[in-house]
Amino acid sequence: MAGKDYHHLFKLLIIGDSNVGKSSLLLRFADNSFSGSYITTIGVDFKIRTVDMDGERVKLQIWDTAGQERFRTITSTYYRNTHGVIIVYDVTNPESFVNVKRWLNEISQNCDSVCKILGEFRKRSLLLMVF
Ligand SMILES: Nc1nc2c(ncn2[C@@H]2O[C@H](COP(=O)(O)OP(=O)(O)OP(=O)(O)O)[C@@H](O)[C@H]2O)c(=O)[nH]1
Ligand SMILES: [Mg+2]
Repeated sequence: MAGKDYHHLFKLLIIGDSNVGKSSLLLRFADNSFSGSYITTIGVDFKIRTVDMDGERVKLQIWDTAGQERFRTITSTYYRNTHGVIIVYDVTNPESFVNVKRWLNEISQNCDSVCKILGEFRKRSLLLMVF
C-alpha cells in the first residue's frame, strides 16, 4: 500500500429509474445522512467510502447516476472499468421493478461479463448487485 491509503480500490456504479432512492442510498452509506426533499441528480455524481475488511483497507468509489432518460447518453459512459453495478428500485413503485430488466440490458450492452446477486437491502429499496 506504499503511497496509498488503501489496499484495494473498487469502482461501483448505481443505476435505476429516477426517484427510486439511488442518491439517498449513497448518502446514507457514505455520510450516514438522509434528506426527505428530492433533488434529481444531474448527470453523474460520486462519493467515496473506505471500509476495513479482514485488516485490509478497501476504498469504494461509488458513482451515482441520474435515472432520467435525458441523461442516458452521459451515464452510459460510466460503465467503463466498473467492478460492480447496483440496480436500485423502489418497492412501492412496481414499474421501477419491471424496468430492472431494461437496466440489466443496459449493463449487458456496456459491460463484458457479469454475474448477478439479488438481495434485499432495506425497507424501501432493493438492490441487485451485478459484478
Ligand atoms: N420514505 C422514503 N423515502 C425515500 C427513501 N429513499 C429515498 N426517499 C425519497 O425519495 C426521493 C427520491 O430520492 P433520490 O435518492 O433523490 O432518488 P434518485 O433515484 O437518486 O433519483 P434521480 O437522481 O432522479 O435518478 C427523495 O424525496 C427521498 O427523500 C426511503 O427509503 N423511504
Ligand atoms: Mg439521484
